[in-house]
Amino acid sequence: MSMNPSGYEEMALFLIESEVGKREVERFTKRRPELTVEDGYRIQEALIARKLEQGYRVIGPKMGLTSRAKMKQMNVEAPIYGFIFDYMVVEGDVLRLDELIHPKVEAEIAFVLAADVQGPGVTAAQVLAATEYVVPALEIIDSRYEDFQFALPDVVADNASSSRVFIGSGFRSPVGLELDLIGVTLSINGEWKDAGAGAEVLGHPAESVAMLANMLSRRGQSLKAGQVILSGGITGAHTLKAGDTVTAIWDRLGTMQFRVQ
Ligand code: 0L1
Ligand code: MG
Repeated sequence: MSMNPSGYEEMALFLIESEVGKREVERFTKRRPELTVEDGYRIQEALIARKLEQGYRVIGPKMGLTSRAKMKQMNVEAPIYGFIFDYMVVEGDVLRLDELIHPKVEAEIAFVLAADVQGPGVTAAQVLAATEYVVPALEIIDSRYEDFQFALPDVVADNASSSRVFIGSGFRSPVGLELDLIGVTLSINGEWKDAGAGAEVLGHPAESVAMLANMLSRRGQSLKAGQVILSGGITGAHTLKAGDTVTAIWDRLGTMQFRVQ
């Protein structure tokens, strides 16, 4: 479909209003099934531009839909990306439910690069060579769409459901760490919910970051030194409710915990 730029802008504003007003909205593809993934990225770009105009800062891009299970569920063959902003990083150990719509948590490994990485043709080995630190993270995704239901163009437009993130304190050099074998368990209120290893993320989290660099290059963008880059969910995404305590125990990367209130 070919839409004029003000159409993308209008849809981006609709999503921003949903986020700010904490009100779920009807997914675009319900009324406009002709929307493409390309349209989704054009809407996302308008949304990012508007947030930058509002004074927010991107802390880094993220990969989404990186696990085979999620790709199968969405009937897609490729992951998607979005951007994490400064206001999304939670300081402390409390997630405020009154700021969100219907959040879910997933465990991820984040990368901090020492040097810019520019695609195309980036490999996982190049990503690892450019990585200063890896750090565990708990991403909070919060689709702006009713019942967390969407098609691929919708979720791309919605900045890949980006909402909040807890960044752990276990910053480690990736040298000597087999990131594909690093495991994590996720519990809520002491009850085991999920577990996985880095290999859940496209075989190796660095593969995911390499793919991200290559996807961004198609739109003239690159990964930047110092950004915090979320490589994709190792665990599934789990719904949160008030009073929950979430605990992630990582192999070699420490323990993370937060409360929902
Ligand atoms: O970070 C993610 O994997 C989320 C991607 C969007 C799909 C979803 O909201 O489940
Ligand atoms: Mg994620």
